Amino acid sequence: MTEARPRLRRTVGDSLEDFERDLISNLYYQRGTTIESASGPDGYHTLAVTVRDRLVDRYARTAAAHYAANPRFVYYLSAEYLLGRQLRQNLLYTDTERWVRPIAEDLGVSLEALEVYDVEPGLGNGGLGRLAACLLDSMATLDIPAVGYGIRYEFGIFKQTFRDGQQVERPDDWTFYGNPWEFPAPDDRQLVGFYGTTKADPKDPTGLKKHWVPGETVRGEPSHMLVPGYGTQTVNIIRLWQARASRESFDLARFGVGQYVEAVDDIVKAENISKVLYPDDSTELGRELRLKQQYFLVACSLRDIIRRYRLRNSGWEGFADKVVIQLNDTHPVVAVTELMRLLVDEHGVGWDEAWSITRRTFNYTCHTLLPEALETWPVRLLERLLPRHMEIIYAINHFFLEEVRAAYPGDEDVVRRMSVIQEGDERRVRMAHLAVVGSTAVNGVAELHTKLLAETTLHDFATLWPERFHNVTNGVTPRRFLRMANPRLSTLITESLGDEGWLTDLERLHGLGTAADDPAFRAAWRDVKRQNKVELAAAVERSTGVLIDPDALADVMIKRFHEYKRQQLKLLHVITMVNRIRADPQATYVPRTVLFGGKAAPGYHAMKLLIQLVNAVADVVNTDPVIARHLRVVFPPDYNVTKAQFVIPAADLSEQISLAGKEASGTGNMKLALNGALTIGTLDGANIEIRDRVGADNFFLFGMDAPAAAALRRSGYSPRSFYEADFELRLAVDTIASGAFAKGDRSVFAPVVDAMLGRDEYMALADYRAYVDCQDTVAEAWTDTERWTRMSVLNTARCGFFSSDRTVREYCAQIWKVDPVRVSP
Ligand code: B1H
Repeated sequence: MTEARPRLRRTVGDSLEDFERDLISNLYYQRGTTIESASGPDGYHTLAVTVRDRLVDRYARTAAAHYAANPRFVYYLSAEYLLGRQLRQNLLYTDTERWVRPIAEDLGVSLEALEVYDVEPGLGNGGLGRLAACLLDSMATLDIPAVGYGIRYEFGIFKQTFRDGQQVERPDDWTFYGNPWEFPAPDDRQLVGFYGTTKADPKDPTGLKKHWVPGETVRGEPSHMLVPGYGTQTVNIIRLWQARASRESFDLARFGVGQYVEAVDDIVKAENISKVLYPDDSTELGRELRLKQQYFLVACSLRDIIRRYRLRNSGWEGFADKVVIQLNDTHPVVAVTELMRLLVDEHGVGWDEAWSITRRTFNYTCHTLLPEALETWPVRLLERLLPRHMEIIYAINHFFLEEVRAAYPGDEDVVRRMSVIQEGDERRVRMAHLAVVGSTAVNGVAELHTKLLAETTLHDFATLWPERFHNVTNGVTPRRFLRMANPRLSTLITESLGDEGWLTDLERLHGLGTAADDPAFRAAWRDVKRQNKVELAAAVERSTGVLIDPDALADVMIKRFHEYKRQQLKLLHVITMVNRIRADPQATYVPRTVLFGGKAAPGYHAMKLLIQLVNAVADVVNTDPVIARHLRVVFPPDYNVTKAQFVIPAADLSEQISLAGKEASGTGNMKLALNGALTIGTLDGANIEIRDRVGADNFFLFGMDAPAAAALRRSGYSPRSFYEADFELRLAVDTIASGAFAKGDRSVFAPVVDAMLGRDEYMALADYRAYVDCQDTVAEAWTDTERWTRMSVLNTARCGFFSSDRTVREYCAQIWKVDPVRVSP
């Protein structure tokens, strides 16, 4: 296939000398400056592009190999990506860190000092966005031909700061210094329509083909970020779309009569589409601009996918053999209707054939069970914003309900339940239903989640189409979350196992199982953890001013603030510890540092108040000389991927305490266990699978399981009865109510108390006793250092399953049916 291969010229060399020469040349010609006068950002950018250049070569060869092989491609559609910092990753993946260190040293700068300018692209909220990044990392590592599609938000997830303990959000201007990691691809821009009207096609007897005349058009401009595989030549890309006004948007007539601001109205409106990421995690908020974002992503990406398909293929019969699209939750689900529209209206494919192609192309991953997270959009909004798509939804639903009626003759109740349209005062489109109807495979993200999906949320669909339902348990990339985040532990693991093969075959960690019984190995293991904690302590002191003891048990709860995750339960435990110390200051206590990290959605008032309470409790604890001797509470602001990489390696105890049946999977639980933290957790999400693997003896289990929680709710849950029956619980709640954390003002945190005693939606009070008792078991276990270390080693040794490489292999085998394409050096 040499004739299909673009003319490639390797321009970067493979030696230290080449690297050094390129650095100096890039500084001079790219930044227009010299070593003597270079600033920090100059240094960072120069290093970044020099490392990047080493990936471009691989990317060009990957593109050529893909072109030659014309393989089936995975297209991952996601509204969110949390990629984390890029520099360290790309140094590791190009194996150039060993050169950079001495060069930097020579120049009197440190890599750490330059890294300050490595701003992570915060294009996501939490686990869902980070999962997208981990899966893409693993796809590249496994040589899977794949492209990720997303939105290039100008402002990512807000930066969290605290003022008087309250969360204050600041804009995340992540491209302020420029982003050296992306390549604009202006030639592949796309036009996207909104609003307008539809016209029947007079030549179409079925009435299913129409013509849409949009009332507004916007340009989508792509750029891409490189996604290198580890230990392979493959470099895939994530293509990110940014909205730009189409050229006609500048209103010259208005400008000519002096209405300078009004003249750019349409430009502003168009560019608002990709302006900012919606900071809502696991809650639905139906805003028109959000739907516009979703359609913008989908319309640009599908046209790009078709363009790519047509580079090597013609006709539509083969489309679904070459293209598999994974929908990351319901956010990109309008894609089902957009592909139908493109095929039927624009390419003249008959409805039935178009539907068969569409259904074979899409698959859908569901990430939640929370009813409030299940996206629905008002029919009226869709009719206005995407009139043609609404018609297509009606048609899809019509044919689908015929199928339902044929399967359940006379059962109009099942028809109502399954319909894509939810009837009521305001008719709405159920995006999850549309996703299931339009997909070949539907998957949940952990075993329990998949089971509950099939039993509850999507029960009718799982009954009608059992073959569509799959489980693919989430995973995390061991490169970023073990090798990069925890270099010390990685070195120890490599020494013990003999080589670095575990980095791409994580089940090899099992080999550490025997080392767990070796006292010298355990001492080395403890030493690594301690050094990580010393480093974390320094970082925490810098960001919070609070000193923490590296020898204290590091108890961490890092995740978005949400009632179902139950930070309030953790807080009740902290307050209980405070009350115990106050009651008996002379007793011995296991010293603990409780570290919180996480953001609350700006409109989620209950959780913002809880953040304020965490900070208020931290203040009281850390400034009380008696309490602070045994306990510290810290809450470094602005938890993100970068901070996760600092905190996770230093953690001893991982808090995974959601109400059973609510956390779809969790992925922080996996990262922490992999780094040797022991989990205290409920039987929820992937906790169950972690416990199955590490062993019940190496996991602190407490609380109701999902059936017990459901039963308690059915029987009429009364938080007050738990409050009244448990002295320590009552005291903890009363301590909050007393105003002890608000300088005596009882009103400040009254809503927290009311929520607990009123509805306690996620039954924290019901699990309180089991949780606190389990924490006593944890403290007891901590005092047996050797046993604790052994448990810690076994957690790491047995968590190999949670590599996202395994997750991707499962997607490939069960859902994608794609084969790797090797890229030669
Ligand atoms: C998860 C979301 C989510 N589930 C709506 N759902 C969003 C929903 O902006 N929105 O509107 C954003 C995010 N995120 C998480 O996905 C689950 O809660 C975790 O349990 C899971 O581990 C993660 C990855 O599957």
